[in-house]
Amino acid sequence: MKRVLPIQFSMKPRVLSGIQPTGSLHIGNYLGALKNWVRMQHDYECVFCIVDLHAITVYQDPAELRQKIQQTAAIFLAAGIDPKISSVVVQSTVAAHAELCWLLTCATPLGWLERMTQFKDKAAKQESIGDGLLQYPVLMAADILLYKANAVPVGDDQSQHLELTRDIAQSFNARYGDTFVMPETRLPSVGARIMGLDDPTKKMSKSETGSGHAISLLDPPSVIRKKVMRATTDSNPAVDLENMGPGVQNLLAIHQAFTGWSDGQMKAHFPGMRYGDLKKTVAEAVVAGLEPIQQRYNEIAADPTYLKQVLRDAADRVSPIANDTVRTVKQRMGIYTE
Ligand code: AQP
Repeated sequence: MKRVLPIQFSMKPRVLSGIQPTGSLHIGNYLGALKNWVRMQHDYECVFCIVDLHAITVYQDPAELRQKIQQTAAIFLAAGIDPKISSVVVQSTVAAHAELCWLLTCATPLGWLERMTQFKDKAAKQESIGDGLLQYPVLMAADILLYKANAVPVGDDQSQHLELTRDIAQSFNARYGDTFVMPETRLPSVGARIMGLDDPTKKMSKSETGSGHAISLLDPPSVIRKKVMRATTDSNPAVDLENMGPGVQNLLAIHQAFTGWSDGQMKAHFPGMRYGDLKKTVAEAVVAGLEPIQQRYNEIAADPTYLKQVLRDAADRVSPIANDTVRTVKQRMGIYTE
């Protein structure tokens, strides 16, 4: 079979980011991460991961997880990630991710991990938690540092983990000598934190189960319209930019992120608009934004051999870089590398 692309890594600055295959990707994942990735792939050498090792930090049904890994990879491509210029990698297929995670775990103070708000939030929701949940940000640091990524495009919820990555890299460099590049956090200007439609005080999340909470990237137009029409607003009848609740702010942010309208266009269009019309306008912007993604997704999903080849080629392409970093780290730490 014809290989998808054996591109060489160049001297461009590098980007690393990932999404967990823990459910259906939603518009928060798209606006906070994926959309930005698509734009950045032309200026950076990009590695985009389906982070299945992160996903298992909380229990996943094995059959469902297998299916979600493929679905997530197909969505990356459908959203516009071009496998000819970017590497789409399933994290577990490059063993160096787990190996570097262990090496960094041994160099990370426990107190740093116990302070992470995502750990505290997720731990509070589980009856019992595995050690992996605490190590989640160390694995994320390993993903990033493995490829010496210069920039990491994420939503706002991951900012604290990025700071921790820099702390880990800095303390490793101080103890063992210059090894890791300091990665920068890249947040989108609009859409860095999309909130749940049913409860705009909570971030939109894959693992929230309420049917009116998130808009999945694969929701049909009728479902999107229904979800937006039911979104929580506030007690005002119409948009007042000086006095609006988080639900209305969220709807406006979703509209602006999908349409790319400037602040000026938003200010000219929305004040005084009744909430029913606001919701219709937002729903149509989401439907129009997702339509081409859904079309491409259906084409990609119909050809699993192509997808498999894309993932295999990407793993082959990035493995030498990852293995090289692990070897250097082992040498610095005094681990046997002969
Ligand atoms: N609501 C959001 N708004 C903006 N960006 C978001 N991201 C997630 N939710 C929002 C960004 O999407 C990327 C991938 O996230 P992830 O799958 O690795 O984990 P997460 O941040 O924990 O996302 P979810 O959807 O909430 O998943 P679950 O429920 O499984 O924990 C990240 O860049 C994230 O910032």
